[in-house]
Amino acid sequence: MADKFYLTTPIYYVNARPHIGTTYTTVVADVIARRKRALGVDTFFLTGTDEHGQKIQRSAEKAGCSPQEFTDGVAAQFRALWDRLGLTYDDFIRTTEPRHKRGVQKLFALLKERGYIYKGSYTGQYCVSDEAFVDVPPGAPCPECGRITETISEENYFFKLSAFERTLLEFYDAHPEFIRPETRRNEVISFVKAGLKDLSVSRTSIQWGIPVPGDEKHVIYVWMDALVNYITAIGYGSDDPKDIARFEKYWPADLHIVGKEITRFHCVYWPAFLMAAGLPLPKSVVAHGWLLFEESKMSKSRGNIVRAETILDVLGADALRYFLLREVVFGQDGSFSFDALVQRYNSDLANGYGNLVSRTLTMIGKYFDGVVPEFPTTDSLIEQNATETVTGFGHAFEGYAFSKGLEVVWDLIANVDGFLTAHAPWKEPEGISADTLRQQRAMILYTAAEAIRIITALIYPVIPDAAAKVWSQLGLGDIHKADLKNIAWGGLRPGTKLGELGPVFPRAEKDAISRMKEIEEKNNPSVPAQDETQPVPGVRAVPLAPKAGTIAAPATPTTKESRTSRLHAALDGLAVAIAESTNETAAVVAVENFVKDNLGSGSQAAAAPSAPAPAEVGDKITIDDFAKVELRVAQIKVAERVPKADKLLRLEVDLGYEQRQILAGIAEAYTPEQLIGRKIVIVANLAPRKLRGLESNGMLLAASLEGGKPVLAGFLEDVEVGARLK
Ligand code: ME8
Repeated sequence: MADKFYLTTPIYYVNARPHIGTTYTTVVADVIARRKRALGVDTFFLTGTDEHGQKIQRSAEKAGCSPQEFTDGVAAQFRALWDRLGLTYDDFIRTTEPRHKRGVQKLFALLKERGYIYKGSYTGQYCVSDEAFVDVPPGAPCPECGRITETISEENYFFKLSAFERTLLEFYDAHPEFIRPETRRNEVISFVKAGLKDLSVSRTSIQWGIPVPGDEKHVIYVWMDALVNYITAIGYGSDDPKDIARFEKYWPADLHIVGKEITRFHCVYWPAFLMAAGLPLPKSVVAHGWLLFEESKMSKSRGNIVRAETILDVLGADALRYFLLREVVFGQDGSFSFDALVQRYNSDLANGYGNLVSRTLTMIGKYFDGVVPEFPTTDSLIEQNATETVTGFGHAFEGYAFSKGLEVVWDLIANVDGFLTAHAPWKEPEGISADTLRQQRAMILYTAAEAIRIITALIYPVIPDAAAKVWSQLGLGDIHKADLKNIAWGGLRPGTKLGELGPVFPRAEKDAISRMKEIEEKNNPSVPAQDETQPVPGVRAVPLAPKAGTIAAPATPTTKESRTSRLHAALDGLAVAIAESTNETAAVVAVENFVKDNLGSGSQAAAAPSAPAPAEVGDKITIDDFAKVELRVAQIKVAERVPKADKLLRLEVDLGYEQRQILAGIAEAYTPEQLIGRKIVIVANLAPRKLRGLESNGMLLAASLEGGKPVLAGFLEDVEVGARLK
């Protein structure tokens, strides 16, 4: 086993407070870090905040404070939440810290010295939301997020990304484990194969960033600045021998955990920067899916966030941690709902693990005065099951299959529970001697308690607070100090005096769901907090335009039915514009524009009856409105029926640059066989939705005939897959 493990989360933008989407990545990292440490691996877990760039500069301006004041406030909120969640990060890096600035400047100077950074002039389209240059004509929307791009004409420094095309492809080929899962790896490879252009890595039109060494009117491109955090945090750029030693010990990183939308930055730009600097490359980048809420990606810009604090207040940190790891299949998108959370809590934690612990330890208290009994033998099936669980759980976790790993443990919990019920140690069968009864009870209760010890050691990284309680109830002391490497069967010593017993997971109160919803509503009132207006400690908040979700909220009592439906129609258009945003805040400006264009500015205007009505179905739209919808040619590669859904087909379509899944209600018009190979038109930038538990990424176009079956849109001439319809 490797003697060190360095893992990182993305550093989060500070233009809004954390939510359970950002919490998800950080909790997963914490679980991995805790498990590695439990296995005796020297682990370094890094997280932090990304504090420079145009977006943050604008957010601070809107909040009426300096960027530094603004970022200080939000970074403190992130840390406070991570601390409340008990996350065991070893360092929290902020890109505004001197240690980071020093390292970024050092790397920039090195790349320049090595001939990989040169000065050139550039005119191009910049997407502020994504903080990225994009290859579109002036005035066109960003292909990633649909936001209108800004024309930037500047003298810039460029990084010779084009020089790394072949080297990167060779690297991916030689290191299949570098990008996981496979779908992300394929996307990255296609992106690089399509050709890499040199990357502009400085800006002169903004000030909020790290100055280019020796040419201070330029600031370093925010993504170059941000990615370098992974090395500056562990000492890169410092002359202090302790920092140098730490860097040498931990670099290269073993694992960068990221959300799927930022894979390109981590798998193309970052390795290219490192190659140019002559530094080793990280061992792996693992991209997870999105946490969806109300069917779309939970994000501050969409206004559909749930705050972790709400769940902590009502059910505690372990409930949230367990839910995120168990309910979401790592790598895929997963939905969050309060109902599902409470259901998992009650069935798996309260009735499952908590109940098993309580009944077993209470009986040891009753029949053996709270002392683990001497046992003549243990149940061989449970013993075997426990041993297999240790292996199964280990394999699952090594492969990031957290949900599977927990499922295996909960199978064991169910088996032990069934074993107790079947043997009913509380019964006193007639004709059995007191000695035999005691022996039988000892066997049953020792078996159950030993299984609980093993279960607890395994799930400690996921639910550390509960595991610590159970460990101490088992009389084993402080789990945080325990050696959890060796948990072979039989480790629980007879004679161990149990600790003080008490409930581990009391059943959730009946009103838990409504309480959480109420707290959320109170904190995200009908005007959900706009990113930039989040109350940041020490920062003056200014009123801003309301968010889209607010305006259309049917619950607003003063809102008339007709007006609500009109707004809904307009919001659907907006949803398309912000759909598939690859960046947390990618849609903020879209929302602002929507408010400006359709409703005037300010929340009063939004509610005022005199506000211009947003486009109704049948109204004319502008070319810019149309340009927001990304229509593309796709080819159907896989088509199959969805079980128990008469109308639905599951399609896998090829867009040239990526393959994706779409669910379409055309099963009554087409058989799967008729569709394979067919070229169709899809809306490529539609927010993902879940239908029958399956994610649909886009929508195909078909003529909808009254009383008839849908007819797919297609072409008479042959067209290239991926071509855009304009
Ligand atoms: O992209 N579901 O920061 P960011 C799952 N600063 N994960 C989510 C999520 C959701 N709904 N929402 C956010 C940036 N995340 C850059 C990163 S790294 C050098 C720079 C998580 O604040 C997920 O990990 O937009 C995603 O990649 C990250 O937050 C984006 O955070």
